[in-house]
Amino acid sequence: MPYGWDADREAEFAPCTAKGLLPGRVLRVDRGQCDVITPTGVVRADTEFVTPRDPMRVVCTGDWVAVDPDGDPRFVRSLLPRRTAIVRSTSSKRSEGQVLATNIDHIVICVSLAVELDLGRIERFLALAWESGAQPLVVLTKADLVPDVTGLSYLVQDVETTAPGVQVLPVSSTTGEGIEVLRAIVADGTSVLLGTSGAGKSTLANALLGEDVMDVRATRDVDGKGRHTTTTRNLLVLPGGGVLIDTPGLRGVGLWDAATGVNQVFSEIEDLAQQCRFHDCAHEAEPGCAVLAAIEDGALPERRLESYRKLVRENQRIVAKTDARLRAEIRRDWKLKGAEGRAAMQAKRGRLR
Ligand SMILES: Nc1nc2c(ncn2[C@@H]2O[C@H](COP(=O)(O)OP(=O)(O)OP(=O)(O)O)[C@@H](O)[C@H]2O)c(=O)[nH]1
Ligand SMILES: [Mg+2]
Ligand SMILES: [Zn+2]
Repeated sequence: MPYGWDADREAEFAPCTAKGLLPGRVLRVDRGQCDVITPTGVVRADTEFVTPRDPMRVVCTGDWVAVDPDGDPRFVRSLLPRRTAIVRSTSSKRSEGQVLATNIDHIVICVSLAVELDLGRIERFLALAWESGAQPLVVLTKADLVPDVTGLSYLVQDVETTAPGVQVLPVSSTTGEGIEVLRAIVADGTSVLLGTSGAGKSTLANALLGEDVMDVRATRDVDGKGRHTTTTRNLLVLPGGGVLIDTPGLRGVGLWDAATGVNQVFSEIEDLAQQCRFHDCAHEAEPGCAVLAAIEDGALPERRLESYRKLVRENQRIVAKTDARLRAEIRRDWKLKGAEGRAAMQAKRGRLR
């Protein structure tokens, strides 16, 4: 299957094979049902299974699942472990996590150049992306609307300073600029397009597909608060290899237990903090503070520090509101990075001994 099935999946699925179930990847979910691509074709199945009331266990686009081929009604019988998961907090007061997409390798954050850059929003998307375990990349869409090359390079630089460790690529679905570079990146593994409504995600999906599969409509208002053209998350196979998920525009990107992601977005501040005189420096007025010194000499924009503080505080509030047991469970299941980190630590300790 061109969907990313591999030997590890095969092993994970073995108990399900024994039960006569079919493996498949979820192409889309709507109204409690999902389309699952299996070796025998697309199967429609009910999503409710195991613990249907747990929002984190709800079947999501990108999931690998087991379906019963002959069931009536057919339903998803098992969910294979998620290697990565993009989780945001819902706007509800209870602050639950909502899984946007799973088993993703590249997160393509789409930012429209038709409107003024909102660096704070990019940082939010990046925190969410890093936390998922996948590699983010920022695509600046509609580059054809920035006529002046110098102007464009400044915009790219602005985003680059906001996104350490992240590739920033201007693209245009109209002129084709940057599309080949992006196609090469997404040819490997599963990629998801994330961004606000009207950012040009579906237009980009069509450009990468080489045909008009996703609906595109002119946006009525520029800030994305209007109607959404894409309403479900759709998994598509790219002709040049790779799997792409187009998603509906996100209005808000509330963080959900994303401390690691936040630290990664602001890695240059974390690096500077290592050089502060005091171990527990709050970078407020302490003597020998390397972060404040960097702001003083212009190396670090003050906006970055403020944004960092804001996201750290917001994340702490969310964490305080959510169920610790649930978070621990998710850590155990999905936080691959954590597991790898622990393995590296153990290896290090082994070496020291
Ligand atoms: N000039 C220009 N316009 C573009 C480009 N890409 C997309 N657009 C326009 O932007 C509008 C929105 O594009 P969509 O692809 O529907 O945006 P989307 O991000 O999928 O929006 P939602 O599905 O609502 O989340 C459409 O009018 C597109 O024609 C581009 O590269 N250049
Ligand atoms: Mg769309
Ligand atoms: Zn400091």
